[in-house]
Amino acid sequence: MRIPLKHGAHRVGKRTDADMQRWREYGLGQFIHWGVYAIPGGQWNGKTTHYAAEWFRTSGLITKEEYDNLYKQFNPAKFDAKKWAKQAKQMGAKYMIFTTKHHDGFCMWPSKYTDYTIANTPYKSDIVKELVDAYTAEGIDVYLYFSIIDWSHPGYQAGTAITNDDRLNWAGYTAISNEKDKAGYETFKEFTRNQLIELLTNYPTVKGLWFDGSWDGAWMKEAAWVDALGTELRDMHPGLIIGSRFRADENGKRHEDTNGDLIDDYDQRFERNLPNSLAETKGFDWDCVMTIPENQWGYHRDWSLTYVKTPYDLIEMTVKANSLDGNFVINFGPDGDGNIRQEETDIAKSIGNWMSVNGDAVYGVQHSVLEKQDWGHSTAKGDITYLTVFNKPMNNLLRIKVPRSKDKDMIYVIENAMFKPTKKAAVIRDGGRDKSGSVYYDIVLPADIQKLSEPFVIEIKLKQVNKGEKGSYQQALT
Ligand code: FHN
Repeated sequence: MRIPLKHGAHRVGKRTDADMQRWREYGLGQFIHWGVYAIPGGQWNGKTTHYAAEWFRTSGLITKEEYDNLYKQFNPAKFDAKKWAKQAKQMGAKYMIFTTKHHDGFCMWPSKYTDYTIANTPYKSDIVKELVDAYTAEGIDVYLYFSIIDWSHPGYQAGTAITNDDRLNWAGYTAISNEKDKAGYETFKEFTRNQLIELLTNYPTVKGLWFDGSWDGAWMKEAAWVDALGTELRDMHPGLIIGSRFRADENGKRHEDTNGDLIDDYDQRFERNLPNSLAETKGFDWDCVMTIPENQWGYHRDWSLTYVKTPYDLIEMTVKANSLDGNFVINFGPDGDGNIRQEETDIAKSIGNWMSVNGDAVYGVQHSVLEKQDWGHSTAKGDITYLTVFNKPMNNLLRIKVPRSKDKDMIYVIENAMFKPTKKAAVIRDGGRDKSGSVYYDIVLPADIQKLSEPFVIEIKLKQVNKGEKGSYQQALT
C-alpha cells in the first residue's frame, strides 16, 4: 500500500525530456575536486593524513585557524581552464562536475554572501566561470557540485567543533548541535538558498546541480523547506538535473522515498561502488563517481598509500556502468598550483585513446539482451550490440551466448561482426545450443586482435528473426 507523502518523489518512473535523455547518453564524465585543501595536499609539518585530502581540516594535523587561513595563499599560477577542458575532451568526457564549494565552505566563485571566496585570494578571478566557459566551449556539459555541509558558516554549528570522531556520527551530531541554535540554522538555510540561486544566475549554461553532504542530520529534518527550494531552483532553470542526494522525504528517507520511488532525477548512491546487476539499479537512472586512488578526491601528494587504478580498471568500470544503464564519472584532484598531476594526465590520455576507437560501445548505449559473460561486458544501441572484451580466451575463440527469444517463434541471430580496432569483419562459427534453447556463436580472434594488449570491442548485429525464416541462421555463419 502506498503511503501518502507531501515531500516524496514528484514522479514515478524516469524523466523523459530531452535534457535527461542527453544526460543518459553521456556515458563518461569527469569530476574535479579542487579547493584550498589542494595546498596542503594531505600533508602538514611533515605529517601525512591517510584520510581523504579534501577533509584535511578535520585531520588533526592542522589547526582550524591554520586551515581557515590557507585561502590567503591560494594562487594557482599554473591553472589553465582551457587546458583542463581539452584534456577532458580528449579523455572522452561528455560532462564535468566541479566542486564550487566543498565541506570547508570555501567558494571557488566570488559569492556575495560570504568573504570566504576566491575573490579574497591572491588569485582573485572567478574559477567557476573560467571552467564553465572552457568546458562549455569544448561541448562538455557542466554540473555544479555543492556541499550542504559548510564548516565555515556560523549558523552551521558543526563547523567549529567537528573532529574525526564527530564525523563518524555525522548525522546525529549535526542534528543535535543545530537544534541548540535554531535561529542560527535559519540564517544558514537562507545563506544556502542565496548561494544556489546565485550559482544558477551567474552560470546559466550549467545543466545541473550535484549535491553532497545532505546526510547532515539538520538538513534531513527540513524536508518541506528543501523540497520547496528544489521547486524554486527548477522553476528558475528549466531542465535542471538534480540527483537523489539533495533532500530527504518527511520521514527522513533519502534517495528512495518511503514508497521506494526515486527522489529527484537519478540515483546518486553508487559512490566508488558499481552495481553488479540491472536488478540492483532498480531500473533508476544512476551515475557512479569514482576516485583513482582508494578514497582521495582532493589532491593528495602521496599516492603510495593505496592501490591506484589503471586506465584499464577505469575503462572496465566505464563499460560495466554503461552495460547496466549508468554513467561513469572519474575524479581528478588538481594540486594547489593548478596542475593536473602527471599520473592523472597519463590515465586521461590512455582512456581517451581507447575511447576514440571504442567509444561507440559507451556513448548513448543501453543494457543489451546478452547476459554477463566471462570475457567482458556488452552494451547495445538499436540492433547493434557491442562486446567489450577484457579477457581474451586462450583458444582465441570468443564464445557468445545468445539468449532464447521471449517469443517462441523467434530466435536471436548474429548477422555479422566487426572488430572496432581493425574495422575488419569477423569469422563467426556455430557454437551449438544448450537445453534451454540458448544459441552459442564462436567469434574467431585473428592474429592482429590476438596481439592486442588492451581491451577491444566487437560490434555485432544481433537480430531477432522468425525461426523458420529462410537462411537467417545459416547466413550468420561463415
Ligand atoms: O565527503 C565527501 C567526499 O569528500 C567527496 O566529495 C565525495 C564525492 O562524492 N562525497 C562525500 C562523501 O560521500
